[in-house]
Amino acid sequence: MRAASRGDAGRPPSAQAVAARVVAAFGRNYLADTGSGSPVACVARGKRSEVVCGDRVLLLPGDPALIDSVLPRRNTLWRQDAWRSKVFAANLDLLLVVTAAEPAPHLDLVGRALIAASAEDIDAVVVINKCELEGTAALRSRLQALADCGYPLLELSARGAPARALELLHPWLSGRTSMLIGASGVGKSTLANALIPGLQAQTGELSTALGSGRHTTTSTRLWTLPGMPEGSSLLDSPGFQAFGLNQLSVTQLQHAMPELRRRNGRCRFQNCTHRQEPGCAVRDAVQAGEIDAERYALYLRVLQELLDEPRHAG
Ligand SMILES: Nc1nc2c(ncn2[C@@H]2O[C@H](COP(=O)(O)OP(=O)(O)OP(=O)(O)O)[C@@H](O)[C@H]2O)c(=O)[nH]1
Ligand SMILES: [Mg+2]
Ligand SMILES: [Zn+2]
Repeated sequence: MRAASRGDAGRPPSAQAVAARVVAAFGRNYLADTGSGSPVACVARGKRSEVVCGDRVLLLPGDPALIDSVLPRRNTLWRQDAWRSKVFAANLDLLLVVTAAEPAPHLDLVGRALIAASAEDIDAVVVINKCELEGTAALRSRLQALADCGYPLLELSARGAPARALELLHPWLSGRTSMLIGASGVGKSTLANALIPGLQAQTGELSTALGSGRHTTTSTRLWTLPGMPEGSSLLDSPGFQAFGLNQLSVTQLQHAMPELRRRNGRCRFQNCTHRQEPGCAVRDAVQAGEIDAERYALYLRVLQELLDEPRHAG
């Protein structure tokens, strides 16, 4: 497998070690795909587990098998707030940030997921699911600022037109490891089911009383996409309600937002935080309507959070 031939684990693998990719994580218990049939159960060394879905690992045989080492990650999708940090997955090529007119969309979360992807050089698109719903036109116009930044907006209906959804997403998913992320109830698992015949991932009816989604998916899972080139896989993940970005430095944050990155170096002060400083090209652009006011407000919120709670070591 690709992971074994990379030879970058720092030391030669022991003779019986087998390369595998982690496809599910439950506490310290994992499932890993060795490329030969069904995934094998395995456990990690040590108490504090650092293994996540998408990790490439070397396994020592056993029942359960032992994760001998985790190969260096290409990237890590993670979040960090004042209380904790959480790694969603590793080694991703594409993030599909899913949203829908119902339940009421949280564009703040969409924007934050896009920042996290960009900070790790993960390609990202925005998926507007449930496109047959009346509220879709309004949602589309609220998301226009993201399209203006260069993020593709893909509209589909996972439940209403699954074949069309597959056709639309095929070129994006082909040959890549892609991850579905978004608030609970937007239809990530429904979409995974549409893309992977026979999957039958659990999906949840919206709890209409609250008008909010119900958390149906409880852990991240990586599935191989059938009928696509080798290496095409899809991760489904549980809905999230918060997305701290305190792991970023101010510079990383500014680089992870395309409309700010584009204006890098144009402010009077080199270390401008784009708040109160005179001669700020970003504030000028906001005032001129060239940068979306909502996006600028998101920048200010994230900036304030990471200045209040700078990243912890490790
Ligand atoms: N109208 C409409 N409903 C949809 C569509 N896709 C999914 N749904 C419904 O939305 C609800 C939530 O779908 P899920 O796929 O469970 O959502 P999820 O994003 O996986 O939610 P979590 O696992 O909680 O994060 C279910 O009732 C689905 O039937 C769609 O295209 N149109
Ligand atoms: Mg789900
Ligand atoms: Zn500035």
